Amino acid sequence: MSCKWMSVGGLAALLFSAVLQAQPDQITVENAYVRGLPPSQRNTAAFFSVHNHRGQEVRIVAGDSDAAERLEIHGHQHRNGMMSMQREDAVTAPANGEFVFAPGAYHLMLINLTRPLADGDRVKFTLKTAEGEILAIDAPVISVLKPAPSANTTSSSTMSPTEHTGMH
Ligand SMILES: [Cu+2]
Repeated sequence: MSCKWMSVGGLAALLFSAVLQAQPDQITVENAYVRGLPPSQRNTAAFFSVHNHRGQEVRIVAGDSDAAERLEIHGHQHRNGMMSMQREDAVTAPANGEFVFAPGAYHLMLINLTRPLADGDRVKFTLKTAEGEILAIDAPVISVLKPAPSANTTSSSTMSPTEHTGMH
């Protein structure tokens, strides 16, 4: 009998730790992919949409990845007819809404890649909420030679990732 109790306790402990490691409740990241560029490129970008099913807005900041030295959230600005990127400390996913990272708009820069990323590889990275919750994402690498996945986004820009990295 005591053995049975032990195993139930062990199971409860396992379940408890699984809950602690789970993603923040009601925030999901969908349609994530990382652009695969020629090996000469040291930086690339990740695109995805953050869905916030909470009744409050959530601030999202860049996390980490073992595939890059650091991650930065970038936005685009049109200034005097020129497109430029600027770093953003955080973006806000509205209550019961989403925030989309899409080509020509917001993107997560992977800076100083630690290894070449080939089409079909997987890249793990994290995002954090301003409260310190961690979102773990496992995204496929999709070569820049292939069309961007048609996510349910409405990006109005046609700027290609190749032009984008050329601006760094
Ligand atoms: Cu950028």
